[in-house]
Amino acid sequence: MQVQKQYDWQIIGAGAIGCLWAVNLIRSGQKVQLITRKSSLATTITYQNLQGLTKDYPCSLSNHLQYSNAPILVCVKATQVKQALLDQKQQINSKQVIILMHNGMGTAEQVANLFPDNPIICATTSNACLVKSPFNIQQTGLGITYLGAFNEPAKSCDHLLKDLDNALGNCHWNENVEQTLWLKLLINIAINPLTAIHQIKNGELAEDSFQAQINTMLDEALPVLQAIGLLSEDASTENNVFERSNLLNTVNGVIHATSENFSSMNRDIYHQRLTENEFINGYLLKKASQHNIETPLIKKLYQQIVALENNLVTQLNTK
Ligand code: KPL
Repeated sequence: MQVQKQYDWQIIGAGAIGCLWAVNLIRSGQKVQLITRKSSLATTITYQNLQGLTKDYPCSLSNHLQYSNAPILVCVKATQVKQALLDQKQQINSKQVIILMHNGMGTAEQVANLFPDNPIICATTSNACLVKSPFNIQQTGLGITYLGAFNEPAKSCDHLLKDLDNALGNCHWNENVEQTLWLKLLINIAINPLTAIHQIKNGELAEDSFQAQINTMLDEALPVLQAIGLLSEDASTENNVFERSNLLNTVNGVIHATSENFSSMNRDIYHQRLTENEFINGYLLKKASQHNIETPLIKKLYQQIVALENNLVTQLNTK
């Protein structure tokens, strides 16, 4: 009988964030298996830390999950989450925790339909990392990670935080993760499409013409948040994250802190890849239409990104 090796963590997706967690969980003593469709003979991940030190970390790679109880950390893009988990459906047991960590919203609902009994956790991280080449990453910024339960079974899973916190630090369990995800969504709505359409760095959004559009987008988005019940009665108070001027400050804080960066959507358009538009602007548009709220600028930018993606498909089909 073949004895299967037990892993503490299984991570789907060998991009920047998947590799970053894999390496740091391994460094902190966890057994990790990285699940990827990339065909590779690699058995190590090369990691350059924030101090500039580079080291190789042995890591088990596979293209399928093992049937086990190890939590599954899903680090692929929102557009790939459903298919990535469908591909592994036979190997996932109904008690296994699924953690979703990506930009955008809407995947947790898809995953809950596929895996109705599994605990599902939504997570967001601002740790920054870039891929120099496959399985070769450089951490470029230290960030905060929030995790929280999407469904009832996940409410008792906060113990998982310990391993993640030991690995990368600054990890928090969030009783109201929906609010944190929406805040991140609004930041992405404000930054990503404009930087992708105009092919500019985040910092250029500090210019007046872009600031005017960002203000309009926030004005359009806030009634949607109000309609879905995210704006509490103290929405106008100083420490409410969705208070209008706090929100604008947060968006401009990110623009400033990442001024030299290209947003992920900017890079996707540049490299002619499918973007997360459907899970960023598209998600807000779905919620807006459920409540009959007009969001013309957010819709226009959504459509412009769709047009850019369609051009890409046409180009590929005519090659
Ligand atoms: O999440 C981002 C992204 O690039 O997708 C930030 C940097 C917050 C906005 O661009």
